[in-house]
Amino acid sequence: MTKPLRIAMIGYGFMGKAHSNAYRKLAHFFPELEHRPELTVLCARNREKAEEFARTWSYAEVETDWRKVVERDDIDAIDICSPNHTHVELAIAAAANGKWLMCEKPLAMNVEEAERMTQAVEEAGIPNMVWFNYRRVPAIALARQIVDEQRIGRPFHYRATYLQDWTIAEDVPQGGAALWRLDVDVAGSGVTGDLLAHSIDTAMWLNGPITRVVADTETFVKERMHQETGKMQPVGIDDACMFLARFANGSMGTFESTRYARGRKNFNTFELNGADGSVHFDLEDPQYIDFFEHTRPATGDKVEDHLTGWRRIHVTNFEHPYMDRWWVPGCTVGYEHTFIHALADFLKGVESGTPAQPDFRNALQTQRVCDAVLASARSRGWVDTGVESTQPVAAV
Ligand code: SOE
Repeated sequence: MTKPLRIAMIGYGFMGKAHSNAYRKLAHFFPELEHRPELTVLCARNREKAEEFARTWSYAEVETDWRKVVERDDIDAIDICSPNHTHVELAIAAAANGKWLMCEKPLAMNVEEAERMTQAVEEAGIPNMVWFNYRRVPAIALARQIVDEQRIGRPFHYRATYLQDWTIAEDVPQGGAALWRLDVDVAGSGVTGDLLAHSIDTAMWLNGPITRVVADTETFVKERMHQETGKMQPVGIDDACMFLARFANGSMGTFESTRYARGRKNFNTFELNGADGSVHFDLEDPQYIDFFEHTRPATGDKVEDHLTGWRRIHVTNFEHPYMDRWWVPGCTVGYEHTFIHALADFLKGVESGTPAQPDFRNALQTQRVCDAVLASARSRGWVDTGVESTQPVAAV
């Protein structure tokens, strides 16, 4: 028996496309799921653009007022793909109307908003998730499996970078349409909320809670023309951010993110080093996970020899995470599949009664780290994150 899941999507940008594609593909590749997404309403302020998007993705209707959408009886779930400053009000209203919630990252502009959103979904008892899609890259999910299998041993170091280069030109305006990520009043922060939130989510998923941080940020271009006012205005976002972190498990972390790394388009990497092994991932080479295994001697004999080295695993076999859903071994999947996996895990969680992660409460922990990073950059000192160490970071 299948059930329709009638979706209203708020927003139609880059993420609107990625999510719409996931709704369209889900049933073909995860046919065992009971819920069948139906693209019922596309909601955005600009009717003309919304209609164009709705036609392309076959949404049944277009609406320009999100308040009407969250109150409709023929909608089961709201997908928030609109800019960050809209998340809080939308999510709280949708929860009050009993709608399921799927929200783009970062969950909110700050911890205070994220707490209110978490409280709203928990009080309403509705299924909720945040689209931290990189957990659903098969190679990253395999890294998690390697950690769970205790192949890393005692963790010592975690190292993450997330680099892009699309804001280097001084004449890139801020604000409006695709450029709201540069407007602090709309985005909340710069690379910290946009890129490091991904790195932090992956890091805490693989290596547990981050307890304290010390950070520095820079805004290289101090003024940009604002598209909505046509005037030069101060830039309030962090263009670059670096921070040191301590994890609850005793390991040390370094995180670096910028939109000023010429040549780096979406360079998202991490490495985890432990006593028994290491894993390394690079999103520009997303089919691979690199694994170094320091084999323990049974007899006290030598541990490493002339053939010891890093292993490059092509994550395309049926036994790799998610890969039994796709093609034959050796054939690859890409960025868009991570959203299909996230959606499938979310629905599987609802149907099995074991909610998938990250839900709002889990994403609130990432928000805590982001806020602590920004606070540390202001105060120039270590800041405790207040991340709940009981949070089940391990749950998939
Ligand atoms: C920023 O350029 C961005 O689009 C992020 O907002 C996304 O979350 C990331 O996946 C790709 O880069």
